[in-house]
Amino acid sequence: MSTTSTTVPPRLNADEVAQYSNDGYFVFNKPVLPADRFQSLKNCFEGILADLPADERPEAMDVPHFMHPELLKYAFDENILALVEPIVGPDIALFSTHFICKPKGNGKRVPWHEDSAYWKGQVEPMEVATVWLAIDPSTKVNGCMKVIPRTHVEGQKGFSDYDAVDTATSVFGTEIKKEQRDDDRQVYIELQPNECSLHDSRIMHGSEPNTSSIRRCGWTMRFASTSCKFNEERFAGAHQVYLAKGRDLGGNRYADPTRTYPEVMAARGASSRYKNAH
Ligand SMILES: O=C(O)CCC(=O)C(=O)O
Repeated sequence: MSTTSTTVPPRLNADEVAQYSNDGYFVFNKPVLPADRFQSLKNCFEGILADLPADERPEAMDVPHFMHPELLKYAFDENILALVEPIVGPDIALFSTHFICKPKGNGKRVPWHEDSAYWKGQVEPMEVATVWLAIDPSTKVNGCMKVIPRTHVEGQKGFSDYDAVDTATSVFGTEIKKEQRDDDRQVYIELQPNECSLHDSRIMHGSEPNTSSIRRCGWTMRFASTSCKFNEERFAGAHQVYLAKGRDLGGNRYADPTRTYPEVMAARGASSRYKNAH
C-alpha cells in the first residue's frame, strides 16, 4: 500500500532538524495550516468538544480520530507532513492523536512524563515525533507545555521511574520521580493558535494547571517512520496506526482512514469514549 507524495517542500532545514535531535524538541512559531483550513479544524474540534458527555474531562480526548476520521485529513495535511518528514523520513505512519484541552479555571496539570514510558513495547524503535498544534493560545498563563531539554538522551533515556500522582488534579496517574529530573532546566513552549512544537517521545515534558480565564487546547499528532514496528499484540485490539504518506517499510498493518472504529474504542474501556491512555 502506498499513498501519494506531498508538494509542500520540507519545512525544517538541516539546522532545525539538528536542533530537534540535540534538544529533543523544536518550536515552530509560524502558521502551520492555511488560515481557512485551521479554522475548519478548529470548528471540527469545537463540535467534538460540544458532544463530550458532561462527566468526561476535555483533557482526556484521546484518539478522537477513531470516531471522527474526518480529523485525519488535517493530520495528513501536507503542511503538517512537511514538518514531520525532515525528522522521520518520507514514509510516515500516524501513531496516534489526542486533544489535550484544559478548560479555563480548572484545567488539570500534565505530570512530568516521557511518552516513551507510556508506549514501551508498542513501537520499536521508540522514535515517535509529536506535533503539538495549538488550537488556542498556549502560554505560561494558561498552562502551556514545558520540556526539560536533552532528557531524551540523558539519564534513563525515556524510561525513567515513576511515582503515583492524584488524577483529581493530574491528567495522568504517574509522574517521573523527582530525583530523576531537574525542574530548574524546564523551558516553557509558548504558541499562538495554528503554531506548533515538535517533540521526541523520550523527552521529559508536562504542563501546569490552567487556572486562567483562557482555555488551552492542543492537538497532538504522533508520527513515526513506517520502518518502525508497531506491536499489534501489545495493542490488544485497543489501538491502530495509519499510513499517512509513502509506503510501509516495517510489515505493519494500517487502519482504514475512511471508517470509524467503535470496536477499538470499546476495547479501550467500556465506560469512557475517550479512555486516556496517552
Ligand atoms: O498538552 C500538554 O500539556 C502535554 C502534552 C503531552 O504530554 C504530549 O504531547 O505528549
